[in-house]
Amino acid sequence: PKPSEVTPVIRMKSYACQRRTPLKHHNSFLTEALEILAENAEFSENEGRSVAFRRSASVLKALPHAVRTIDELKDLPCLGEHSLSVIKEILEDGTSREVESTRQSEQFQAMKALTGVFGVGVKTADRWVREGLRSPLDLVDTGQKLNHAQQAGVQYYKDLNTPVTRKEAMVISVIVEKAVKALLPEAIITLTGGFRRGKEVGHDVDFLITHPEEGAEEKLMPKIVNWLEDQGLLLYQKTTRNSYLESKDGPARPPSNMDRFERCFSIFKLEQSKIDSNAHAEASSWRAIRVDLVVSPYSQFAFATLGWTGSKLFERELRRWAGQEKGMSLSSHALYDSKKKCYLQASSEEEIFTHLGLEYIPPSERNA
Ligand code: 8DG
Ligand code: MN
Ligand code: MN
Repeated sequence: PKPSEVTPVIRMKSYACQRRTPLKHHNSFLTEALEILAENAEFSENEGRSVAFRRSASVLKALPHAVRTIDELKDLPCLGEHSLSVIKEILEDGTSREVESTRQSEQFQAMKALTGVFGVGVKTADRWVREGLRSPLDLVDTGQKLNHAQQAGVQYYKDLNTPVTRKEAMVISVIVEKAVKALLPEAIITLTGGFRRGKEVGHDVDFLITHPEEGAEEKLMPKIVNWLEDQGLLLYQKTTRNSYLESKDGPARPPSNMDRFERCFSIFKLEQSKIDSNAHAEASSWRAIRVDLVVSPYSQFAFATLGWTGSKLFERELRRWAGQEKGMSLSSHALYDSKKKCYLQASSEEEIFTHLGLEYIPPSERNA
């Protein structure tokens, strides 16, 4: 055939951080199914299996068209036997028995409901499910001992499981800007997470805060929290030193600024009248919204921006690329070159991609 008649071969790179993954793609009917299986694997703490399903789904998200036959997938990376058989069944029958039975299963639904409570992880939810509990109401009815986060999680369950709109995220942004600027006028506030990637809704709103003068950001977080609390804007907050650091992701950053990086998990009280001016007087006039605040020193700002923009799989793949292909260790604080035995500085996300030998992928195409 003439070259113009040949079906273009799609050369898909195998790491998600080497690909452009838009928010809207052509294979949701397949990726949603694979992500149910990934979620179910997470519920049974089978990380390897979960990541395998997420990688498969991610490859389909990067395709420029809807998959119609299984043959179209034969040259694509990351598609394991199990994922392929699920995809094949959906293409042929419209649904996958495994996915549907997972979706319907009492175990899956209970885990979904209980891990949907803010402050409840897989381990705790699993213990409760084994004790016969199925929903947040069961936690209250059986008088389960709950920590402060979980108490707030149960109390605001409905609100926190109502997707946050972009409009609401913008109202929260204005509040956070106002709080931070009142305390440190030259501070820089960036919206990160899903909203930075262009999502229209999210489960929370994520912010990263820094200051161009290194050190000026120290002790800022407690001040922000106090300011917000004084205004009656917080329903819950827990400020921690960055615990991610102590995780097993390898050398994180120079130990000198070890305790400068702080984060705050919070629940904001958002006045609805600010959004819905037609709200009836008798209607609830506020709603609870999860907000994550992170403060980073300026020297780490690029790494923090990259690390907090997501998606989770994109981040995971960046770190895997750094480690496996480059002999480097990437975190939200720094990039360490294990061969040269030194940290590589960067003042922008672009520079980090360059250090990693990757083409720059903008946030809107990190929806892996
Ligand atoms: P969503 O809220 O709309 O559901 O999506 P998202 O914004 O992509 O998810 P997220 O759960 O809010 O996470 C945003 C980014 O933050 C994501 O890339 C992962 C990253 N992240 C955490 N926890 C931690 C942590 O402890 N340390 C670091 N460095 N990053 C983290 O979620
Ligand atoms: Mn988020
Ligand atoms: Mn978050």
